[in-house]
Amino acid sequence: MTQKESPLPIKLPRSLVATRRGEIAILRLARPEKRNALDDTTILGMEAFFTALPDAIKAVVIHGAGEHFSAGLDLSALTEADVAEGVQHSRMWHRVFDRIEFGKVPVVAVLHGAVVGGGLELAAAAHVRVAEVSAYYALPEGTRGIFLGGGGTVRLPKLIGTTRVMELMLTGHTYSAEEGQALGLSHYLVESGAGLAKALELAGRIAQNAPLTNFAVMHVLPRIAESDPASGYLTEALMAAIAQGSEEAKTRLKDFLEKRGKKVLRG
Ligand code: 1HE
Repeated sequence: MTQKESPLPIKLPRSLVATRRGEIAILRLARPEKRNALDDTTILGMEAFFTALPDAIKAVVIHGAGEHFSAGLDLSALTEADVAEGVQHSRMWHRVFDRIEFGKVPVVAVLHGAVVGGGLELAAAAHVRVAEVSAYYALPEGTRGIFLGGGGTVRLPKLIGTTRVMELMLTGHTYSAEEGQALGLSHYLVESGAGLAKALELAGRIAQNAPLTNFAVMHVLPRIAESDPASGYLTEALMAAIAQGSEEAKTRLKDFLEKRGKKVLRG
């Protein structure tokens, strides 16, 4: 972590803080007094952040200030909403989380403390998840008389299967960080306080990849995975040809063959 952290000049609400370390942008949920509960201002601020990311940024790290990643939807926002407003509200979350998942650059989320409800839906929109041992996961929507509304019905079954999402919602079950790691909610499990450093290390590696490969991983791979196999193989062949035809790929392949490229390392 040699790069110094400096402010990233994107206009954001007080509940969000953006900084950068070289090619990596860091977005901090900064409403710890409300356990980083996500109100409309914060969700729209995330949209502003992901829309305004400078081209020089190659990866993003999201983390939460205080003891928790996020307590999910700000429940005080729901008490007055009617049905039509509820639909629009959920669609707004979809739009913003889509911008994260299918945005310009890969996103690494650092999870600690409560990662619940909409907080878990936000985590699921990231591409890589690093959990600290303090993390725990729940979907308290069932208890609250509401439902997932931030894309969780689509994204979470891909991570842990429909049956586990059903069970989490029906019983109010909480998974520990270790259980979440075993189930696939996180990719890495680290000690308390070590998540941000690990996420920055991973984001640094991601930032070294060819941008076209990162684009293909984020935008093409998940579409192929959901298409019929014949269309998938064809799209894969097209994407592979586009990627390997690029100047960047040619240079990187030559570098390896002439002993300048990185070797695959264990661990
Ligand atoms: C909140 C929220 C919130 C805390 N909306 N204000 N999410 C939930 O059902 C989780 C609700 N929160 C909790 O269960 C607990 O707050 C925590 C386990 C996350 C943390 O407990 P703790 O003891 O550290 O904090 P606290 O004392 O409960 O909360 C501190 C303050 O944050 C308090 O406000 P204060 O003014 O009394 O100080 C809480 O009211 C406030 N707070 N969580 C609003 N979520 C797109 S659909 C997604 C649907 C969902 O996300 S449903 C799940 C909602």
